[in-house]
Amino acid sequence: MSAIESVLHERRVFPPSDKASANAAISGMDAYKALTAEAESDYEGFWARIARETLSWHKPFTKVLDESNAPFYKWFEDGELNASYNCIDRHVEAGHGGKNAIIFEADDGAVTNVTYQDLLQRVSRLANALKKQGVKKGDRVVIYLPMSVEGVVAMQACARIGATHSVVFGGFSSKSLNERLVDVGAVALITADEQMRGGKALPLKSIADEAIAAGGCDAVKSVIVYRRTGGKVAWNEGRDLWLHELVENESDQCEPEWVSAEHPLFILYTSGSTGKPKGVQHSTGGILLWAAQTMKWTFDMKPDDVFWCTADIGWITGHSYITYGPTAIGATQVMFEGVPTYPHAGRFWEMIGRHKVTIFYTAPTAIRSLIKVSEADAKVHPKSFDLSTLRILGTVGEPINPEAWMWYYENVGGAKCPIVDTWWQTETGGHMITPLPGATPLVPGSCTLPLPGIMAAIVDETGQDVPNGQGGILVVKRPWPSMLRNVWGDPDRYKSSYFPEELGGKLYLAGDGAVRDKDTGYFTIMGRIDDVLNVSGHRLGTMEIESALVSNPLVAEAAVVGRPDETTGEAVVAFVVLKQARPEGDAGTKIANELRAWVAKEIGPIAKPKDIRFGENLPKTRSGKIMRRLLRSLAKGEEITQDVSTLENPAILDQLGEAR
Ligand code: 7RM
Repeated sequence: MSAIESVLHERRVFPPSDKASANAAISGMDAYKALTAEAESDYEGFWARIARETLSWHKPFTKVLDESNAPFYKWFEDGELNASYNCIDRHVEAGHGGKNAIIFEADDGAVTNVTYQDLLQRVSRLANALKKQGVKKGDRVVIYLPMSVEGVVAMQACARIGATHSVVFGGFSSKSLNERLVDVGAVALITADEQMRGGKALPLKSIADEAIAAGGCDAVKSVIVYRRTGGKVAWNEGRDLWLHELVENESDQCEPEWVSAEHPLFILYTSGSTGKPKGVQHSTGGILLWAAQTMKWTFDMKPDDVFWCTADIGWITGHSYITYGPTAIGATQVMFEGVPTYPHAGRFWEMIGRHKVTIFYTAPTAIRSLIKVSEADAKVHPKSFDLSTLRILGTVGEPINPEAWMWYYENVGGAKCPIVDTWWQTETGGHMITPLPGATPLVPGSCTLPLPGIMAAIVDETGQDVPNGQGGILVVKRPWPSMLRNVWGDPDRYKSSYFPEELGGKLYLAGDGAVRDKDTGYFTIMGRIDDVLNVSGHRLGTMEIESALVSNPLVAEAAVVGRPDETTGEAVVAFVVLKQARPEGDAGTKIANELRAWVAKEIGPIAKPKDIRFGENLPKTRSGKIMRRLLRSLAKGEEITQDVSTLENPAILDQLGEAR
């Protein structure tokens, strides 16, 4: 049975315990229904109320939603605020300056505590330094940093002066970094000498140098370098600046730049089904509101909780649930530099005990890989660690199969912690469909019900609602504050990708397939319906990988598909036609390895094909269309039952079926 089928057959239900409901922000299904009813009866009034209650406005908004230029929606546009003020100053002003904002644990285990007061000073100093470098409101700053307090400080410093940040994940290649620097028109780049992961130092500065040298980055006037390891770096006098030297003499006071709620807070690139990654543009008011509100609703975060989200700040989860969400509500969070398996595979569980984590948020891939190792080695099994402080668990990034859900529930949560399986996307800015820990009866593998105010639905290819029990296309029917505002520099792509005419032009198309349970209406996500793969919770476009492959001088043609994978959810399988004869044996293995390294260099190691198959051709129809459905079957090793009579060259199926 596939993972999806097993969710659809899942009958186990876990109602919230009395303890979980007792003080919860949303304390039961009645409270949930009251909020959804409020949103339905007065949509704008509902959002206005929570925006007033949750955020501190420098200038209150008078208008809630502006739909006059749909689908380019605007929320709270005449209201003014500052993200950094909301995440830091207001807590210090309320007397919480001494509270830990970040408990940072380095790769080697060194722990640093950063209070809200510290954060305020560090952010203000860097904000002043950025201004001195000529960075102005509306300018774009690219951040290419490891998991670090400096990463959060850099993002918040940009927000403080009204600069728009664009964080690039530290695992991306120089080519990917170059494309983003160029596309976003960055005026500054903040990076580090190296990053530490699993005991190894990996270069960042040299990749950044390469990225800039690749051209098109004339707008980048300064490269600010955080000294993480002290490793040797090349230095470009006049352009490169050490972060610590830059901030040394700066004032620790910096008046926040008050911006419209619609001012772009950040641009984050994500893979789509076609072409280059899209610069997903998010607004200040929307992100801040929803990141803060979902910390309260989804995670039921209270002042004494210790929150830990294991995502990287290079992904949307790190933006909304490390940099902005926890700080917006004045919470204490753990931040981790390293990897879950170093120095041993019990690192997560050990850290939960060490820092008394109460709310833990991670990805299904991490859970699945840790199941394997801990079932083989009792020393790293969660049961060997003190996890008694945990009260809520969460997952994000990909579907969680019921087996992994149950293991997480029993072994990590001790069968007492609700699991919030949060469905959302880079584009949605924050949680969309998720259980509420004090209200929703849980079903393993289902993300259950939409949050209040989120009008999620399932439709057919024409945009018509489908009945429960029938699969379809996941859409959102009304705009919501934290939705993306645009694709940077490409409004047509924004419209065609997310509000396609085929669905009537008004529905937000998520790109996932889903089905609702006949009885409960619970949503189950069935995965992407476009050419986007999800490998270990990372989004990759098949086209992106294909372009990377065909840019190799050996390659004539390439097609990439996904294959279900026990650990990573999906794995990348590439079908390749070389310009030379089809290689056999060791020669093939050698070229396959070369191509893997090539893809790592072009995009990043996360995009490396797990499996590469060589053929003299690809299966095509007589009109020349690649038959991807056939390739998906071949990738899975399934027997081909489809009709192949329309194929130009059926014999190549045997060649391509051979795993390498
Ligand atoms: C937050 C994030 C988005 C895609 C999305 C889905 C998949 C995310 C879940 C999920 C099933 C979940 N942003 N996805 N969460 N699938 N259950 N709880 O992951 O932009 O990088 O990816 O991830 O396919 O469209 S993302």
